[in-house]
Amino acid sequence: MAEIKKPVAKTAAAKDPKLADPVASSIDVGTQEMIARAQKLGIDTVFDRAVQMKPCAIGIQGICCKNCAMGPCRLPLPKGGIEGKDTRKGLCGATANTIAARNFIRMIAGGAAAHSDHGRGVAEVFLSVARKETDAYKMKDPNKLLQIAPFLEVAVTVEEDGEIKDRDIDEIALEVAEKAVAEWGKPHGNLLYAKRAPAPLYEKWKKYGVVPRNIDREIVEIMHRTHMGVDQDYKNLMKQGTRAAIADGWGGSMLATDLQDVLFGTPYPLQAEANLGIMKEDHVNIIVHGHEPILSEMIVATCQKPEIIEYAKSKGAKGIQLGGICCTANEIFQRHGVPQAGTYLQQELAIITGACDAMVVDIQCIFQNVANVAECFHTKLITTHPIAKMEQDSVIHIEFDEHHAVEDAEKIVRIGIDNFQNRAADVMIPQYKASSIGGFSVESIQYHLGGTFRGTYYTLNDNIINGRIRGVAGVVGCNNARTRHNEAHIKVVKELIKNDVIVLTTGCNGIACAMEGLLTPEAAAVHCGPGLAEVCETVGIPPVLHMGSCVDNSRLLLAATEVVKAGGLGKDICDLPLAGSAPEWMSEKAISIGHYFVASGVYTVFGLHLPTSGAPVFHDYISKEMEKMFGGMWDLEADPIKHAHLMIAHIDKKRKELGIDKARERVLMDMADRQALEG
Ligand code: SF4
Ligand code: MSK
Repeated sequence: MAEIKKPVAKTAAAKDPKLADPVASSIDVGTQEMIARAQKLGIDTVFDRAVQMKPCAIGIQGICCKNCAMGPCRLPLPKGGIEGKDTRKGLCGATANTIAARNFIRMIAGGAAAHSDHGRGVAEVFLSVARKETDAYKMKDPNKLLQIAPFLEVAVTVEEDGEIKDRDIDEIALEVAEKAVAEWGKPHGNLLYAKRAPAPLYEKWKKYGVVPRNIDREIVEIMHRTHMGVDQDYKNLMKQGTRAAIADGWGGSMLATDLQDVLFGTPYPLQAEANLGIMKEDHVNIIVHGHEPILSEMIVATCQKPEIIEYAKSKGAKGIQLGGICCTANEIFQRHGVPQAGTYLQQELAIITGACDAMVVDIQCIFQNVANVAECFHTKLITTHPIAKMEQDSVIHIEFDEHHAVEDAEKIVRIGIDNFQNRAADVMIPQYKASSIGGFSVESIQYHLGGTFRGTYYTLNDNIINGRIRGVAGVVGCNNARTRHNEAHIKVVKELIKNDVIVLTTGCNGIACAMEGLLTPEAAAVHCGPGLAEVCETVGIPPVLHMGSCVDNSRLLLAATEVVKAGGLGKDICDLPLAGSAPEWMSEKAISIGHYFVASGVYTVFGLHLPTSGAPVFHDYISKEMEKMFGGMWDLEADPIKHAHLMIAHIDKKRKELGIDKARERVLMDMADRQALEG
């Protein structure tokens, strides 16, 4: 595990107000070193740009409307707040509530579209595989196929001659693929996966009219309703926002996760390392960045081929070092133990090392500026997706297609290998990395924390009921250059585990935790309260369970559903001692995730700010009123320690409602009782 050393000395930033202070920009020493190196080389990074450009004070509050050419209409809150009636309005008369709600649900539409289009891409590849149009991919987890088939109303058995027989697996795969693809645009019925939610939650969705019809329709309807002069009631706008967010979490994202698991394998715990220090000076370094494992799976397989490794050696390298950034990192970490090179805010820095021979990107969270940084080095930047190109001439575009996936992947990897010889002598890889264990799918948690027959979440529930585990937190989401890189992520997570709250993580929070060494069983003894430490030590798991990428937040929904099913903690997700958090969020996807957590009954706290502060009535609606409807609510707290304690207070409130608060007091206050329980 990397030892945190004294931060690097301040650089040019100390003298130049246009440059970021590396130490103030990140808690990670390797990141600080790379920011300083970039500044020394005269290359700007997101950290410097965040110093140079301040956010718009009105936009940040969610009360700027540019939905028609009579605007933009800006509705700042009067100094001293609103007294009496809120008379603010745009040229058309749109109120602050209408504008904030329209902006908010357009963010949901953006996020849901990104996740769901990713899911559609996977479903289409899955269909090609099921039709046997490509042999580049195989279905690695047929058991998962059988497990998800009934949720898509696909029978796994058939009655023949009065006997129940297993159906042909290829037939099931084809039907699952066709049903899955149809979920995006079917003309009738409702989203099939919505019924995977606990029955009381599904009933609430029915009662409030938010059961999604199909995934695309809910997103399109947001764009229609938020067009100038359509829906002008913030409650009705949020109704559609809720329906689209559910279509993301329980639809597009969940289908992406499930179909990826069938194709590429359901994750089980694997060990790796994380941070820029995973790059190797004497190896060809290929960094994959983005989201869809369709591409990265093939790159992983290609880099393992003996003839490709030999080819790298023929060019003078000792081998190939593959590393991931953002959710691609999470995907290949959880299924192959490929190391994570860094989070969202480290994408430019991987190139600043001078050791990145190729950066291969697909979709989402990719800075256009990586092309400019790559131009300052020998790095080849390769875009691969037809919907995600860059205007810079230096960028190579190789369109990746499942029908010739093997050839495309090999072509891409060979570009990286050929480029190894073009490296300049001045390579600087920060020597910081930490060990980590990831791959905690719903199924593998069931195995580790299951009952005697490993069929349920019984042991987890039992430990929550007896108080060793105080509750469960889902801590997820991005980095944001408006706040110190990884600081809030790590402070929130450490405060939670210190207070016996087990953390489920995805996205860039998962990478931040990996970099900090929190994804190891050993972290339990160092950072956890006594109850959680005891459980982690007994079962041999980390206190922070890495559950994957952004679309894998759907695993958190299903894990919560499994906890409900295992019994003893209420009948619905909103009854559980559970809270959600995104301490450093930045993307529209985070808003969609946040809202499907809320609509699924989860108390959800965001860091930084929310684009609702300029419309207090609307903000109250998505917090207090939503809680009355779905049992979950939005909250905001920028201070990471207070943020964690809001979550803990909610967990304690739920423990009290469940009547298990006393159990925890006994457990923590009476050591003899605990020893007796152990016996
Ligand atoms: Fe202004 Fe209304 Fe046009 Fe929005 S829709 S820009 S509030 S006139
Ligand atoms: S990659 S959406 S920065 S978590 Fe999924 Fe990280 Fe946020 Fe992108």
